[in-house]
Amino acid sequence: MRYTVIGGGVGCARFVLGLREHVRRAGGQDEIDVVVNTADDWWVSGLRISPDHDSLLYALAGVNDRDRGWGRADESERVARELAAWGAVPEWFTLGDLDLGAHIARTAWLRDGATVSDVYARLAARWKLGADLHPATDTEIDTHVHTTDGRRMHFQEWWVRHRAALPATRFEQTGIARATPSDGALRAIAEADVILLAPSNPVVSIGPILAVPGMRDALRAAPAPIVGVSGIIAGAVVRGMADACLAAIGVETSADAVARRYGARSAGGLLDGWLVDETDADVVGPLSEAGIRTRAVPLWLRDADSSAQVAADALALAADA
Ligand code: GDP
Ligand code: FO1
Ligand code: CA
Repeated sequence: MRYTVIGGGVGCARFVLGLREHVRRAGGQDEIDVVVNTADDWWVSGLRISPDHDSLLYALAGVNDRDRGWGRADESERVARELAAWGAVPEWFTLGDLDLGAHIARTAWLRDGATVSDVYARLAARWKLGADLHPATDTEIDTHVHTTDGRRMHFQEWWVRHRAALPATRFEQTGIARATPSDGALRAIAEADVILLAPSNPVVSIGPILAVPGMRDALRAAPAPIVGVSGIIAGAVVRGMADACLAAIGVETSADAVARRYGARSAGGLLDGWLVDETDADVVGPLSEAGIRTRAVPLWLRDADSSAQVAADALALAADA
């Protein structure tokens, strides 16, 4: 079987680790592809940073900082202090010494003409990830945030410097109109037996992927069932600030509202199935009536066992859908 996950950074990484564990326990014959959000990416001090990709890469390689969810374990920050002292990188953004290795390698390859897909392949070659990562698009589509006081800033400044506390009116992916899905993404979607929307931030992680022209059509045309996993449990995001993003676009922070935003595939949307946490069991009926086959199961991706179980539950729902 071939499973294709659509997702962003930390939440997607936790879910993919669970799916990989499920696959390993089932004998390891199944393949995993991940279509990764590139809209968090940022040029800083001449380096190309790719947070969602790197969160997935480091987590699957087992070298990630598990507490922060981004960057490398056993990190040091000698160069970061110099970069801050030179004013080359804002003091609110830390590039660890090990992390810089990836940014320097990626930037060098891009300067030599490599595509983002080429860069993904070269970085992945170092470790056995158990999954193939594909950028949603090879075109730069960095998210810029428009705030209610009229400012426009890169997503990283809004997310890291301002902790998403500046009320936003719009999330704009610059250049999106001329973007096309990457070949790897289209192949992973077309050839999948099951397509899974990770419990990622629906607005700034999944949203930019779906906004790539042709991506929604590719997903809706795919033979595979599409099952999403809610990143919201009992009306709250499990971590991070997706609620600030949802509020900005006028969507309630609930498992129900996010499912309806993705829409029922039978009604022109994307979802055949939707997994919610047991505490949200009350939305199962209404969403099922709206054409989205919904199940309530434990959705906390705490460790290998619980994450593998969430993956198994998503695949079981796909089999029913
Ligand atoms: P980011 O790009 O690094 O912010 O990561 P993602 O967008 O991929 O995922 C962030 C989302 O994952 C957050 O909105 C969380 O609600 C969700 N999330 C994180 N941990 C869990 C978990 O244990 N269970 C579920 N269901 N969602 C989670
Ligand atoms: N997040 C922070 O809160 N503070 C940082 O200094 C920071 C640095 C950083 C460097 C490289 C990288 O790949 C990610 C980094 N992040 C940092 C996380 C990142 O800003 C966000 O987690 C993602 O963009 C959200 O999807
Ligand atoms: Ca992200």
